[in-house]
Amino acid sequence: MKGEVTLRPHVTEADIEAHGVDPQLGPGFVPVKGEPGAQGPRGVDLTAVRAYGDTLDDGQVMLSFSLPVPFGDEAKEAGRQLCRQMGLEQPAVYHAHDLGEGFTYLVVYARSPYAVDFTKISVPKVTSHRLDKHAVEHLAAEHFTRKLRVLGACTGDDAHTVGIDAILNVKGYSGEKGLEAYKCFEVRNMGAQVPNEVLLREAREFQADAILVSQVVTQKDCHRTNLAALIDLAEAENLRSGIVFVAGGPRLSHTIALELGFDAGFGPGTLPPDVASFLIQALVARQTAAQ
Ligand code: B12
Repeated sequence: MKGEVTLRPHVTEADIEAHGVDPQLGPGFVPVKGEPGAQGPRGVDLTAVRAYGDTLDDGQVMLSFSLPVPFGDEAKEAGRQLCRQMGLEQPAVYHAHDLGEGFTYLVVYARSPYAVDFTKISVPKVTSHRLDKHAVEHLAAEHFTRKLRVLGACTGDDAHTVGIDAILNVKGYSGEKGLEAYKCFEVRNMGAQVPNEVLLREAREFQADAILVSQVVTQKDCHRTNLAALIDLAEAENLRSGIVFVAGGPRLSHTIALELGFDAGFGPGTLPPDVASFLIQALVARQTAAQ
């Protein structure tokens, strides 16, 4: 176990003996005690965290990108120069590939001199408690005498329905049944490429309690544009305040969803109970606030 990672000089073998090995952090790492954030490998200054490759604080990063220039030594040099302009030091091209038609793909290793203060980082998170299906049903039965109507769609030009289906369809995802399997929800899944106007028309007709939107394609930030436009339209049609709006997709997060005017956002690896838990707690909170 000893010697598997490079430790800071002031972390001694005696420290490791004294603190033991933290199974969460892996062999050779010991927990940080009494330092801001109180997490991370011992010896890391959490106020100045740097990328690392071989040894802590070496600043090593790897990035890949394509250039619209023909494959060759000039393309590699162009890649190195771009990296220096990005503030990266000692750029080394580890891989270059001819993409054809005058394009080149590069993988570059370089050193970044920058650090972040991890102790000052705060990221908004969905605050609902994770409940299992039984607990969601129980909470719904305590507060509502009707089914809660959930409308889902993959909107705009986006045809990637696997994500929204994973959350909504009975079959569900990764062993967890989707919202259709919950007695407390009535689910309508409109499928792919639904225009915002059509989604809101359906929401009105369905008297939706919640709208779930999936956005997978992010080219030219179309997901942001499309999601923001939905909220604008909902506000213009006086539908925003009465409906819980949730966005999801592989490049979405709670932070981005809040920025775009949604109530919550879910990213990669989301399971149906995560969403069911949020929905039931949000709807109970709204009901309580209205009483
Ligand atoms: C399958 C697939 C397709 C299928 C889609 C079939 C279908 N019915 O969905 C087809 C072949 C049609 C397709 C087409 C295209 N695709 Co495609 N596709 C994929 C692929 C391989 C898998 C996507 C997937 O199913 N993931 C599995 C699901 C379960 O994961 P997920 O979507 O992330 O969903 C989870 C979470 O994000 C979250 N979630 C998702 N939505 C929601 C919604 C809510 C409300 C909530 C709460 C949670 C939630 O929960 C889910 C479960 O955890 C990805 C690459 C990849 N490996 O991811 C490319 C990918 C998404 N496709 C891509 C592209 C570019 C395209 C095309 C433009 C290609 C082309 N030039 O024609 C077209 C676009 C068509 C269109 N108009 O949208 C790019 C997108 C790049 C980008 N960032 O914009 C990707 C990333 C491939 C790549 N590396 O370039 N594609």
